[in-house]
This record gives sequence, C-alpha cells and structure tokens, in this order.
Amino acid sequence: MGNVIATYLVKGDKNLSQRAESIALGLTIGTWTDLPQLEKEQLIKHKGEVVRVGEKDGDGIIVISYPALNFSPDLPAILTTVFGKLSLDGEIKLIDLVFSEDLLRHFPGPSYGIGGIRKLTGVRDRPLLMSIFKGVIGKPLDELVLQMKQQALGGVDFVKDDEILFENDLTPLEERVPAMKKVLDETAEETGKRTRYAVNLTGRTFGLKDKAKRAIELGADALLFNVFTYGLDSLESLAEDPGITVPIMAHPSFSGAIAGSSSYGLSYSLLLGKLLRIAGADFSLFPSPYGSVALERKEALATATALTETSSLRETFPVPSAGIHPGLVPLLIKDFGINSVINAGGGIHGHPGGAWAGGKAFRDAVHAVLSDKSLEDAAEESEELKAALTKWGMAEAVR
Ligand code: 1AE
Repeated sequence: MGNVIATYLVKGDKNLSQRAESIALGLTIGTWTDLPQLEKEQLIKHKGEVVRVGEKDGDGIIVISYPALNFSPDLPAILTTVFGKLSLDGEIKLIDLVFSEDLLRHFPGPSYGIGGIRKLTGVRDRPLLMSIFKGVIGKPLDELVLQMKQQALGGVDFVKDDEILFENDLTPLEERVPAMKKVLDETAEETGKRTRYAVNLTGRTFGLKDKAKRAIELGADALLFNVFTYGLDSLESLAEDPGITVPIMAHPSFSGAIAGSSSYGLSYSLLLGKLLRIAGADFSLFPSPYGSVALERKEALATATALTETSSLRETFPVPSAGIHPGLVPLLIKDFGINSVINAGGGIHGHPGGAWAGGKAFRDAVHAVLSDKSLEDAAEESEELKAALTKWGMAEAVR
C-alpha cells in the first residue's frame, strides 16, 4: 500500500505530540477512542500515522504518513487530505510531501524535462537563455514583431510572453503566434539559430486544452502557464494530453499568496519545486535569491533541488528569475549550475544598446564563466557585456 508523508512546521504549539495525533486522526478517520472494537479494526488501515515530532530553529515539526487508500491518486485529493481543513487551523505550514513510488507512478511528470529540451534545442553544454517580452499591453502587433526580432537577434534560446498578456484585440493569439513564427523563421535564416517562442496559455479552464492545441497549430514552440491561478491539476491535465506536443513553462504568479508566509501555506520548494515537477512542468520559473523579487537563497536552492534531484520523473528546468542581468551570471551558474535557464526581461530590454545587445551581453557572460574567465576580462572583448556591467554592476560569486 502506498502513502504520502507530510511534514508540517508548527508555530507556538505547546503540546506537539497531542497536536500531531489529533491531525493524524482528524484528517483521516476522524475519531477513534469511542468506536466499537470491530469498527476500530476495520478503520485501522485508514488511520494517519504520526512518524515523528521534533523541533527546528524554535518551531515545531510534525511528520505524518497518510495511507494512499484514503484518496484517489490525484493532487486535489492528496492536497485536500494532507492540508485541506488543516490549512485553516492556525499557524501551520506544509513544508514537504514525500510520495511513495507506487503513488508517484500515477503522475506524468514533465513530458520533455531537461533532457528532452536539450535534445529539442541542441543546447547541451550551457544554461539556456530566455528573454521576456516587456511593455506589450496596449501595443500593436507590429511593435511586438519588432521586439521579437531584436530579442531573437540577441541569440536567446527562448522568448516568453509576459504572463500578463491575455487575449486582446491588438495582439490576439490567432494573429500573434503566426506573426512571431514568421519573424523567428526569418531571423533564423539570417543567424542560423532558431529562437523558440513560449506563448501564454490563457482563458477559461475548460477551454485550455483546445487553446493549447490551437496555439501549437499556429506555431507555438512552448506554452507559458499561470498554473497557480488555475490549479496544479490543470497543469497535470495539459501535461498528460498527447495532443499537447510542446514543453510547458510554469509561471509562479500568484504563488506568493500560497507560499509567501513563514507560518501559513506551503513552502516554495514544495510548491514551485516538487509539486510542479509531479504535475508535469518542463520549466519552473521562481524568484532567484538576488533579483528584484527575491526568494531566500536556501529556499531558492531547495526549489531547484526538488526540480532536479533523482526521481522516477524527468527533471524540470529551474528558471531562477526576476531582476536578472549579465553581472549576475557567475552567481547564477555557481548556485544553479548549467542545468538551469537564465531568464531576463529588464536585463535584456534595458541594455543601452537594446534587446539585441542585451542578449549578446548575456551570451558573452555565460561564455566567460564557462571558460573560467572573469566578467571584467571578458568585457574587454565584448562592448555589449561592458555596457551591461557599467549599467548594472556585477555580483561576486563568493558565497
Ligand atoms: C519570477 C518571474 C519573473 C518574470 O516573469 C519576469 O517578468 C521578470 O522580469 P524581469 O527580468 O525582472 O524584468
């Protein structure tokens, strides 16, 4: 029989053992002591089991194992079991879930994963580079086409839509995707490199699959998905649909509402790490520890570990994001390794030489780090890198 083991962080509870036992009972068979013996025997296999109670940095830790017998093998059922009503019950935070192997087999995981995306792009030996459309709301299609061209000329591997670009009259999906495909194909003829376009998948939940398939027909190379406003199960449904034949990028928007508190909700490493991987994200975007919207370094590293550690599921690409500029590349590679995606919006478009120069500055920074060269030395041979370092400075990879 499978199980799922939940770890909770509890603040200010005096009697942890009693709390743990009450959770294990309350979230499973409800009551125990007053039942007749026969009923007790029938219910025992459904009862949650306290695995451990302990303490960490002054907070309580409770670990409970829930029998898989109690739920159907889907994330809504599992999350309702382990943290449904409990999430409303004071200062308690779900910090980890461990799925038994037979339970994990019910989940697709990423369709492509790091290996599949490396095969698709042909990029094997460095972090991928992604650029983000910026300032596109209220802009006509020809401006987006120009923006795309500049980004692609900079040599980035992916360009993603801004997550706040929804269906609109100026740049509707039906016109936007073919226009982007055309400009990317033309630019590839010029440069020899085909940048890929990740299209924001939006609209009502029940229309998502058709919308995704239509976007792919029109030329989308990947899909960007605001998973936390829809729910993890929506991502899983997309990931396991054989008609959705491109990688899926999970955007972290709204995740702060679920994981932002130190006392409530889920941990980021569980939400943006383990659960996104289980639900089938090929890329997980999350705040880097040193950008404009930062996660604590420990939490960002734990998120990346959950996305890539050994598992029967494919690995998800970690995409530490927000406020990223070329001067951060040494730190990014030191912390997240080459199996990561360097993702920048302002750090590309805000380059004094424009988005083309922004992309080039990032590529030169990556090349320098992987050749064991300092950014200062590399900037002597790269005008674009020099301009980026002058504008944004440099972070030393000393930690
Ligand atoms: C954490 C998500 C980052 C994101 O989506 C975004 O748009 C970042 O923009 P920049 O790089 O901070 O300008």
